[in-house]
Amino acid sequence: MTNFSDDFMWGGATAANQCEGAWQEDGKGESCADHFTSGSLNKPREFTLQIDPNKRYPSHSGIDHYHRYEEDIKLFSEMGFKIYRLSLNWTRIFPNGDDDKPNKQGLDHYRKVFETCHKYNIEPLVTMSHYEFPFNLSKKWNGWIDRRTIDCYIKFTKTIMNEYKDLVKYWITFNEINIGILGVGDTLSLGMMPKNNMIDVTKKNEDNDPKIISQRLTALHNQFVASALTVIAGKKINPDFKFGCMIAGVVNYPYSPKPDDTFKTWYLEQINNFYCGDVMVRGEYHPLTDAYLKDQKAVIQMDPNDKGILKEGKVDFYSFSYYMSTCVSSDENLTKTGGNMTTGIKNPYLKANEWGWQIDPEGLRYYINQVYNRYKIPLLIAENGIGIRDKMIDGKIHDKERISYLSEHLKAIDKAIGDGCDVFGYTAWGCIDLVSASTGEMSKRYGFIYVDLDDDGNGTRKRYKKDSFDWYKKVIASNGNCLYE
Ligand code: BGP
Repeated sequence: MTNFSDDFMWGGATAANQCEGAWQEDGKGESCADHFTSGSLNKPREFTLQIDPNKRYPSHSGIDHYHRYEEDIKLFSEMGFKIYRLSLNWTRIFPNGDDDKPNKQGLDHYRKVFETCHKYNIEPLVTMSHYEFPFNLSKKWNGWIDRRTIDCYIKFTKTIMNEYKDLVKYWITFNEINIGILGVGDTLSLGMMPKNNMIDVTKKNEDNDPKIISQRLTALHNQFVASALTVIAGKKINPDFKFGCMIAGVVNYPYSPKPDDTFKTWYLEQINNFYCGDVMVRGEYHPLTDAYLKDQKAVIQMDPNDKGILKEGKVDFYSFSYYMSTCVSSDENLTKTGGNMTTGIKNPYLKANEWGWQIDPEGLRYYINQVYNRYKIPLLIAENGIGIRDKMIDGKIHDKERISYLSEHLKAIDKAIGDGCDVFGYTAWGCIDLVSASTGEMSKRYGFIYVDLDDDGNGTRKRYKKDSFDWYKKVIASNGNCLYE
């Protein structure tokens, strides 16, 4: 018998900007994501101020989930999903971010999506902001740096919470909020206008200018306040609502037993993971914050009331993404490898996928234990999976590598629950193939469902079940027991 509870929430996750398409349909406005071109492992995505007709912007058509959501949700239900994590495209509801009234067509669309989820007995879990920041607010006042963005966000979140109070119970206020501090999310996550067009979202913005760091940390602080105000308002709208933070789970190991490497690893862990987690779960800044700010010569602009707001608007559950791990060393010359919004030192004991993301199920058990012991609130793994270049042969996709990756990670979760951690759900990332956030490719696939579409936008967008589709169906039906057969 596994340690998964009988009501464990098995499911999958997507993000609007990576799957919906229909970027200008039914009154939708432009989001920052709509200005990112497609790229590849060796070619960073570009952010263009004007849409260039000679370039490809993969969010514009996505995988057409906007029109095919019913077919997709039906397939999810066939696998036995109990939960579907999806994001709402802010600019479908408030096209410019600061409009007086919401766009009714946008509201109607998501109502139909949620009703479809319930028709198939699937609980929707809504990410309120997953890189769908209104482009207008970036142009107007540089995104989250300006406190007026807090008001716009609250208006958006209150609108959707009121509108869907009987259809949605689980909410995540911001996707991977800590990428703001990792220095890779300035445009994607914080809506800050880039200095130039080229943005490599896989590489840290090494800009050490204290002014930029102060802006970034202030923008992040404004997101914390916006999240807390949303939680406070939401509990009044429906006391049964459950709110979660969402952290990009960065797992690092010291490369060597040198004390320096251990301290550096510990320090990065505090800043990369716990800085944001502490504010959202404990309602207060991490004890290292003052020293960190001094070190960076940075200042956060705060309002005197913010402290109280953060304390009051704490989240109910902790959710996170986990894909890979890397090492940390004081030796600058060691070989680096890629990863989810980060780069790190290559671990000689781990294999990696084509994009350099190192496969480490044990790291997931380690991370779950670490955060559960720090926060002692229920956990949800909001993203996990492996990007693979799947091949369709005679209508079949034999994705053995994905099945093996997911099996090992699910066993790691099972063990962590056995260690005493409270994990209530798992939503596999990109449960249907979608556009990659870091490279904009279609060929970096995560799904149980294959979408016939290539990196240049060619293909029928027809859906096909991969081998992992039947495998995941069995996992859910057996509550994980088949993992050990
Ligand atoms: C996370 C994002 C997702 C998703 C995932 C996989 O950082 O929250 O949006 O895309 O990573 O990354 P990628 O698509 O770059 O392979």
